[in-house]
Amino acid sequence: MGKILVLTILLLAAFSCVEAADSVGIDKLDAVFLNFDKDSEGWAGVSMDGGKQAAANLPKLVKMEKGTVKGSSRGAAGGEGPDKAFDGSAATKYCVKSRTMWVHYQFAAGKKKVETYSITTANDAPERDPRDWKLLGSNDDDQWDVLDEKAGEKWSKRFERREFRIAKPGEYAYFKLDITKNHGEDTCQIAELELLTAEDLEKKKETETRDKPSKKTVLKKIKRKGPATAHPDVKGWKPLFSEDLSNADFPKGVWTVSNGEFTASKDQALWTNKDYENFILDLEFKTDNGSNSGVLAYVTDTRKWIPNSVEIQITDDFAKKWASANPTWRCGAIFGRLAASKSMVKKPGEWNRFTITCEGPFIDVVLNGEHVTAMDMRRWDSAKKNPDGSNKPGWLNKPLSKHPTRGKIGLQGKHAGAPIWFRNIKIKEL
Ligand SMILES: [Ca+2]
Repeated sequence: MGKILVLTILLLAAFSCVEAADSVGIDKLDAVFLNFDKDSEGWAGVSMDGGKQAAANLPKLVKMEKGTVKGSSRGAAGGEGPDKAFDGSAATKYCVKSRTMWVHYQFAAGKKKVETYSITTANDAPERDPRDWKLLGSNDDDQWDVLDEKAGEKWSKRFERREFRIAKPGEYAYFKLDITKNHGEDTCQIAELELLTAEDLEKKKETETRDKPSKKTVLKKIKRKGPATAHPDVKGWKPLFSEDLSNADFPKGVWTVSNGEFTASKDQALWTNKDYENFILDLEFKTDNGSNSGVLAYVTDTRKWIPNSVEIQITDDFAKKWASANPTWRCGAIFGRLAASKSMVKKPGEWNRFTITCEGPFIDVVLNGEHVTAMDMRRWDSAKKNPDGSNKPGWLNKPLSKHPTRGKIGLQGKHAGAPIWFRNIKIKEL
């Protein structure tokens, strides 16, 4: 695939320029990543709304067999017509400028006994989700039987797929979903309507079983000293870097310290000279508008650190560009791999506190008083997938389960064009 080739070239370009004076940085990667996967098998951060919306986990849907589609209108915008409710993708939607809508499907093969149907919510605006509806069946496109009726239905998230069983299924050539009320906006939309026969349901079950790991990995229990699940008292802890930076590794002049605040003028990280394993790192950081930085642990190669480290992500979650990004790109996440349970980062200009425990395969993150992330690296044993089934970015293709739990610690520099500041960086080895 052309895109994969382009990605590979950009990756190589980014890595090979790490040491150059005017580094390409990895900003380019962000752009590539946000547009990654339109037609490749990359991460399910499927591009929508011009490539800005990244969805973490799109449900797998059954693409309808041949048929004829009709809808209450053509659709609110180009590419949002009724056919998009039957294309097997949660990333596309049927959207109309109205509080109600209907969509109609005629099977080309004749009558079908639909046992279950599903509705999947679309990418944005919960107010557009269906609230009250009827599913109808007909054999002449004139007389309709009510197969199911719902009122006051609530949805909890975007791209949510819910199945509804038809109590008394019958054979019909035409099916119609008639949405009579939405959740309040003057627009109504769904990402998908699946009409599933017993055969479809059986196939779906088979696929799901096949996609699951064949045997559940039983992980050996490891006795831990940590983790810190709250911010510790750091009295007596050692500074990770001396203020004269004499124990740090970085391109000359890039990192400076003033009033105890560490900052970088370029997208170059600050590295420890020493390797660490089993430690708790406590620090404060401050973002600027759009900051995208990180704390890098278990770094085995400081030149090609992206695939050879664990990155505890720092993001200005308030920035539009990051707010709509994949959750594993937001603050407190293990970048590309595990989202933080909560967005806890403060607004740009305010100091945040991070307590990061790295103990063998366990990574725990406390951000501003909340234990937001807990990872057991042994569960990240696939080159392509995270344990929840979501795809990883292409460049994180080394399974973390095989990554050494010892290495340098780093702070990412001025990345994505926005500065970052650190202070009170202290460490305790366990
Ligand atoms: Ca769709």
